[in-house]
Amino acid sequence: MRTSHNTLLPKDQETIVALATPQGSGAIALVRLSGVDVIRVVDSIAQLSSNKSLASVDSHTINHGFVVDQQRTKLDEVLFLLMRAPKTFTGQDTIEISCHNNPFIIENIIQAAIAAGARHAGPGEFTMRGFLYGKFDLTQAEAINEIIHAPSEKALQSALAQLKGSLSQRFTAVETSIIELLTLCEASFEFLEEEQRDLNFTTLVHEKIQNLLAELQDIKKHFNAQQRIKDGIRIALIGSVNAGKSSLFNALLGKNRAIVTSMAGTTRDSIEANLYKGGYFWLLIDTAGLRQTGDFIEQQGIERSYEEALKADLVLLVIDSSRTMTAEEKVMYSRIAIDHAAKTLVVLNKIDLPILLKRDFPPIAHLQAFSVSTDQNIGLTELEDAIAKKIESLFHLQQTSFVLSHRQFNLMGEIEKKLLYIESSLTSQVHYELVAYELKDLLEKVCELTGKHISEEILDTVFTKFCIGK
Ligand SMILES: Nc1nc2c(ncn2[C@@H]2O[C@H](COP(=O)(O)OP(=O)(O)OP(=O)(O)O)[C@@H](O)[C@H]2O)c(=O)[nH]1
Ligand SMILES: [Mg+2]
Repeated sequence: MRTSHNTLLPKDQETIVALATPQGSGAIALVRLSGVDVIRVVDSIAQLSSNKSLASVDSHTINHGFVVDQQRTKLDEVLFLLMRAPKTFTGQDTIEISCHNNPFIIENIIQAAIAAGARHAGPGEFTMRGFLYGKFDLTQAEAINEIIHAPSEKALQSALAQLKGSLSQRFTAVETSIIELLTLCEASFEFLEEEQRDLNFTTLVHEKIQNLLAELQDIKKHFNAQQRIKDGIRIALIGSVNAGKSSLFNALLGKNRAIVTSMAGTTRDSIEANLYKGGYFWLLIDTAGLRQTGDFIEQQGIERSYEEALKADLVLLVIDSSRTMTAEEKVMYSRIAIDHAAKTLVVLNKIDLPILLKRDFPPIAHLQAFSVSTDQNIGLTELEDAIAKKIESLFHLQQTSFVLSHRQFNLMGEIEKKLLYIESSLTSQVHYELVAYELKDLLEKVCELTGKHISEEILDTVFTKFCIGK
């Protein structure tokens, strides 16, 4: 057994190997290797048809041949894609081996590479190297992970834009502003007259901090919208008992997920289901019908319905159009209509029956309404289109060209707190050294956003979210 050359190298230069394509059926699999010594490692398990060594072929060329083990037994007929640094994803020499997609072949190739001195790559280790070699910053590295795991087209668009560096640019702008503040602080301290400097300094710093806070707020306000785009836009079906909420829920889903009966109070607790429409995930929530009840369990369900309305991005207020409204219903509908006017669509259900409903009382009359029959499949396409339009109008403005991770979001919260603290310390007597000290500390936090100064611990938590082979 050969001793691993890896033991002589720093960890981030060792040759690492992993399957880069998903396991499962498919014609071709890709085994990826990277490291400063990768060409030598792979040459010892490669037999090119050209009889050349990989060390002697040009960069970014595809070379036909075989992977062989230490006894020179052929393991598979493959293509070697050789890419020399620095034009590689990791910033190091990289070789990708396209082999036949058979788990035994893949394992044999990986084992041969390990016997020749490589080691298994950890999660996200290829990407971590790209980051360490300055191929991209941390926000872009995180975007790569978002791209791989994007659950919907809209989430993918954001992640792709982020890869181009849109978020880094905004963080860099924040960083520049703080450096300006720091410069200002030090200049005030060293060059300006005492009376003059306190006044100018305080006004300027105050102004700059306000701008910075506004910028951070602006970046952060998209976080919730982005989470929704990723996790599903909450659409709550709310209304009186027996109005047909569960029927509509099933009709929109295209399957009988919720129980429908003619008994009022059938749905006791909220039910959720996902649906993919127009590039977004819709998270439909069927709720317990609203009514006064002495039944404790039903009452709990009703309270939950109001909570769902509050949490929802969109409320479908389902009303039975085949009967008149009771005084109690008027009160309940008004509550929904007033509290959630901007996000509520009224659905007048059961229009296959004679219409007895009068909808002329103010809060409801002002809302956009759609007449449907879930039983007879009337008006449902129009309703779906209206929901899609409403989502687009609620979310497209918030659609940004980046995705904030929880790590970044939390870090931004800390930065805001620190800014507010600095601002509060700008009293009549300014202690410049203290402000400068705080600003330097702040700068370090901002650099953590893009990963310019980041501890190994944080790096590890960021990259272990990746899959092996990335
Ligand atoms: N004629 C007619 N009946 C409908 C329509 N939609 C629902 N129904 C009937 O209305 C009754 C109640 O429907 P559900 O979907 O269970 O109503 P719900 O709002 O979920 O009721 P709860 O869960 O009790 O709050 C059932 O008997 C349905 O078949 C419709 O468009 N037309
Ligand atoms: Mg129901």
